[in-house]
Amino acid sequence: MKVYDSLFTAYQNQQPLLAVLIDPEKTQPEQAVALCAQLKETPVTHLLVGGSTFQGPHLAALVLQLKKASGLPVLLFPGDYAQITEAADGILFLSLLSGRNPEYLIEQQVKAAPLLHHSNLEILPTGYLLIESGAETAVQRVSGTLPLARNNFQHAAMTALAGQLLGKKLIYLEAGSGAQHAVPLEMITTVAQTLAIPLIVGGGIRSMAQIQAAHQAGATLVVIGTAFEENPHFFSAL
Ligand code: 1GP
Repeated sequence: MKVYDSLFTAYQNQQPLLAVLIDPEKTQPEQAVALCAQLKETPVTHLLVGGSTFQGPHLAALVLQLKKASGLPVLLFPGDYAQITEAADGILFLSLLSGRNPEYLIEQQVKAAPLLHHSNLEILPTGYLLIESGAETAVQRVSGTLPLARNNFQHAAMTALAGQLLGKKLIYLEAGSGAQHAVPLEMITTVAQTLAIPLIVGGGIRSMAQIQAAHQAGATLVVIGTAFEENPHFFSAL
């Protein structure tokens, strides 16, 4: 089954999915086996690979090792068009809809197009919304865009809906890696109730209670990065 079909089926069945974000800047291919060993018999269903600033040469090797060691679908979550490798199962083809910087709305995508043109990667068009989370995050700094206000749920919902109407198949509500405050639950609920496509939520989520709350609010896929980076036993302890 294609990755998107399984995400959409989970969305329809209200089945909670959980992804780990692996930052290639901080992770070498040789570490993949040990990392994935920590994910066995945990609720983790997907791996995302990407970072705001990574430019190194080992992306393909890392993705291959992660796929082999985990047996999970691996999706690219690129901070930059150069972070593309055929080794992955698919790519979250992001457009930063919360921002007003054409570089991240369309220019990066034009640069990526030749790499994706004859690719076997499954392309998952994703509207990416950065939500204010207490302090400046790497996404905000690198993209040179302002996040959406965290108390204006309707504006977030209409931005997400505009993405859906443009043909995005997923919406990602992002507080930013290591965010002080995760996306507000009421915002997740408002956005989820507006959309007819699966919702991804990540940034600043550090406990099982927060994961469950995000799922209950309407997230299909919850993404954990920093909590697992800081504690490799995070998932096995759940
Ligand atoms: C970042 O949403 C992801 O893009 C994960 O964030 O590192 O805060 O878990 P954290």
